[in-house]
Amino acid sequence: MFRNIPPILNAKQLLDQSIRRTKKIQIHDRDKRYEIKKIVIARTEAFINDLLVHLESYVKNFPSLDRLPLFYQEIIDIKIDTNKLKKSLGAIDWARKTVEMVYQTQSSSLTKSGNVEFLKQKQKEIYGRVSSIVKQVDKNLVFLANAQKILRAFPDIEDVPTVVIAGYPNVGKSSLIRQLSAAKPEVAQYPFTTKQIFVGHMEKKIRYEKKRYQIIDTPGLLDRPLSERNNIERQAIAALRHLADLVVFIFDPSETSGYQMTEQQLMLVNIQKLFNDIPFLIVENKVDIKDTGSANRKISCMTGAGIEELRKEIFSLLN
Ligand SMILES: Nc1nc2c(ncn2[C@@H]2O[C@H](COP(=O)(O)OP(=O)(O)O)[C@@H](O)[C@H]2O)c(=O)[nH]1
Ligand SMILES: [Mg+2]
Repeated sequence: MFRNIPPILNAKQLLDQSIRRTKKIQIHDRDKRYEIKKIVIARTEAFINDLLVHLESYVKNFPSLDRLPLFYQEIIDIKIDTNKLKKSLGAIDWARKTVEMVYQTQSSSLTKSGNVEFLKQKQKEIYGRVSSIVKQVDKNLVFLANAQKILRAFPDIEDVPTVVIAGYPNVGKSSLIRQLSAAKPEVAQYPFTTKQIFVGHMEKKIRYEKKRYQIIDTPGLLDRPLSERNNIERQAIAALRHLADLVVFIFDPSETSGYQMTEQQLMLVNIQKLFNDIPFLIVENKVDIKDTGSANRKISCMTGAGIEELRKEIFSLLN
């Protein structure tokens, strides 16, 4: 969703590029003096326009922060600093308006004069003033370019109903995501630390409309006791909370995962506290090895037992 932000240049790159483009402009007139005047005016105008178009596109094409899903707002705040980002966007918008104003007040003296020396002097003056305005926001342009680089690496998580999977390692989270997904789950680098995010998509046809759901596995985040998590990971979990419409917690009663049921139950209690406003669906996996006879839903990602029933229950809980 952040892939189509145009590349953001720093002040020098932007000014150089705009000047280079104006050099191509040629106009011919039998009256040499008139020709020079026309060229000076056309090049100055092109220079300003090119700058204005770019400065405007940087601000306009940047995703509107307040309208992004809360998940992204939160991770942007951690990774980039929302306040600084807003200030940079504001500064660049200021530069655009100021460049425009300077040109508006100066351009009439270009059109009025017939004196070649005066024209060239005036053009230099405009270039100088405009360049210094753009250079004033250089650090903001650099900040924005860096923010853009970070945003581009964000996982592409859709704004559709979302299931988050939790449970100890080796209980079958990855296996379940594969069972439930229409295609192979996509892997993206989690923007914090080195963690990855796995996103699988499910589709359901309701009359003629296809509805999309996504299922997310975050190894390293919702598969370890809370006490082992650092600050960034806690923030990452807070961001995940915005995303989750349902948590599927997986138990492995066979304990072949290496974790005893008492440990697994403790983790469930802790994660329920963390996601206290979100419904939970508790599932026991590996029923092919061990069936506890409890009231929880039972599945086997190995044999496929219970998977379709689980899928139906997920869809109904998400609607
Ligand atoms: N017998 C059995 N093994 C399973 C089942 N589901 C997963 N496994 C195995 O358990 C191991 C861990 O599964 P995985 O999906 O990677 O767990 P994750 O760490 O929670 O993502 C793998 O060797 C799987 O083949 C199941 O329903 N029955
Ligand atoms: Mg896994």
